[in-house]
This record gives sequence, C-alpha cells and structure tokens, in this order.
Amino acid sequence: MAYFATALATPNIAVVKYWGKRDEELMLPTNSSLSFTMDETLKTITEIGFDKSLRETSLILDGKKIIGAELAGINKVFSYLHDKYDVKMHAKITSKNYFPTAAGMASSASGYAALAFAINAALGLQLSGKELSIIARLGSGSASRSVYGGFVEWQKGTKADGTDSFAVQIADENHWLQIRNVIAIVDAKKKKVPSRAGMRETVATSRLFKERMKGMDRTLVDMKRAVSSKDFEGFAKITMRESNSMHAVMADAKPPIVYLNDVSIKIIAGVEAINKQDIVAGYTFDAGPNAHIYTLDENVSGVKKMLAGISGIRKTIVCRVGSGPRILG
Ligand code: 2P0
Repeated sequence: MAYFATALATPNIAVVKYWGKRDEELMLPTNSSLSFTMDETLKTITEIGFDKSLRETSLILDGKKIIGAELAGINKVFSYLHDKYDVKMHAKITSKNYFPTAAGMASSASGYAALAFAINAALGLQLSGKELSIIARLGSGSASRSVYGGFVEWQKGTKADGTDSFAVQIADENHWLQIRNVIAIVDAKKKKVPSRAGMRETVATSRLFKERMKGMDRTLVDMKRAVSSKDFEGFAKITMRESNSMHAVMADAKPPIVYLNDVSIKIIAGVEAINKQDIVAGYTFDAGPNAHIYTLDENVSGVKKMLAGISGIRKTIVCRVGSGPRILG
C-alpha cells in the first residue's frame, strides 16, 4: 500500500526578523517574528510517496539526491511523525524549487511548508494549522510561517518542548491588497555564513543582541498595529529599523557576520532618497545581500526606476502577498 500527495508552498519574507535560537534541536526562537507569505512567483512543489516496503526516507531536491547531514531536517520531521502519530513508513520525497534563475534566495521555508502539507495529505492526518506549523518548524524555523498565506506571526512560545512555538495568521492575503515586495537580486560572490551558524555565533557573542531582545515585544506590537490599520508609513519605518537592528547584531558578533554588500548599501541609500518627501518604500534584508523592498502598487514603478540607477543588480522580481500552501494532487 502506498500513499501519495503533491503540495505547493511559497517563501515568506519577515518584517520582524527571527535571528537567534533558544533551542537548536527543536528550532525554538529567542523572539517572535512576523512575515508576509509571497505569491507563487517563487514556489516549491513537493511530491511524497509513503510505502511500507521502503527501508529509508529519501529526498531528491532539484534533481539531486540529498545525503548525510543535509537530511537532518527531514529526519527530525520523520522522527516527530513516528513519535507523535505512530507513522512507521518511510517515504520518497521529490522537491523542486521554481525560483527565477539566479534568484539566490533561501528555499527552506517553502520547502518544509510544502513537505508538511504533502505529508498531511498523503497520510490523511487532518492536522491543524498549528500542527503543520510545528512540523515545518522542525525542518527550518522560518518554514513555520509559510504554512499560512497573508501576514503571519511565529509565536516564540516559552515551553521547553516547543508545543507553544508555532505560527498564527494575523491577516489574510486580501487584507492589504496593495502591498508589493520588489526583490532586487544582487550579485553575490562571497560564500555566506549559513543562517544557522550565524544565529549561533550572534547569540553567543553579541552584547548588542541582548539589547535587541529587550525591544522585540514592543516592535511586534507596533508592527501588528501598523499592518492592521494599513499604516504604510509606520509599517515601512519599523521594517527598515528591524532589518538594520538584525544586521547590527550580526556585525556585533565575533567574528563579525556581514551579509550586506556595497550594492545593498546603495539600495538602502536609494530607498532613503525616494522616501525624502513621503515614505513610499521600506527595505529589508535577510542573510544575504538581496533587497526586499516593500511598497504599495502605485509606487512599484518608482522603486524600480530607483533600482535601475544602481549597478550590480542582476534582476528585479515583484511579488504580491500569497494565499499559502495548497495540495495539487
Ligand atoms: C527570518 N531568516 O525571519 C530570518 C531573517 C534570515 C534572516 O529565518 O536555522 O532558514 O533553518 O531555522 O529559518 C533564515 O533562517 O534558519 C531566516 P533555520 P532559517 O526569515
């Protein structure tokens, strides 16, 4: 007997950032975070087939068989399924990222969200959003937020076992229809520090990180208020301050972690310039030099014009807010 399903999920881009774990094994964060889930301009499609005859669980990602330590996230998800839902079967997983060529963006969020949905559908587990979020979280922290569309909060939780660390939807994709994310893909030559190692170093060595943590509850409240009331100016200001705060604690780690490059810095200056009269754009950067510029649809052309004047940008992609994962079959 075999059980199959195919699921699609999309990435999310945080405006209140997750950077720091309190438990590495269970992927529990030091602070709550907030993001918008992107539309299907960027997506992961994952097929899963459970079969009693399989001896092990395997993953083919973008045509390549994944082995060794890179299977740790999948193994964690499967041991959770075993312990909590008595799932004893192994599975064949085939996952493909449909990201524009050279997008250079992380796909773990959409990948593990798609996996959680595919598992749920294949086995008919009828899991709640909360359970799907916890399963996705075990693979990659930010994936906990990609199980919903719209505007999503990953609540950090306080329990040691992680049962209260999952995402909730704050507003759906129809709440703020004008919001866009203009992604500027920047040439990156240097190999970056993986997020996981970067977070570990930051928590262990940055003094500024402790200061950042003191302000997170307030930032979260202010951001939720800005989104609920569709206050773009407030939203953009908090988004930029949050990104700068995260990159500041990274730089305060020993040795310093620097993800932004000179093109990123020019983009920051470009956004500052177009925000002189009115705040029309808010940048945020993840663990790399690519810019995510949140703006309203009426200002997309202005943002793109500003980006066109900066050399070193390989491509721009405009995303809307998406509706979250779905089962394809
Ligand atoms: C975020 N990032 O909130 C932050 C902002 C990057 C910068 O979540 O170790 O791939 O798998 O939990 O989720 C990227 O880190 O890390 C990330 P793990 P993840 O989106």
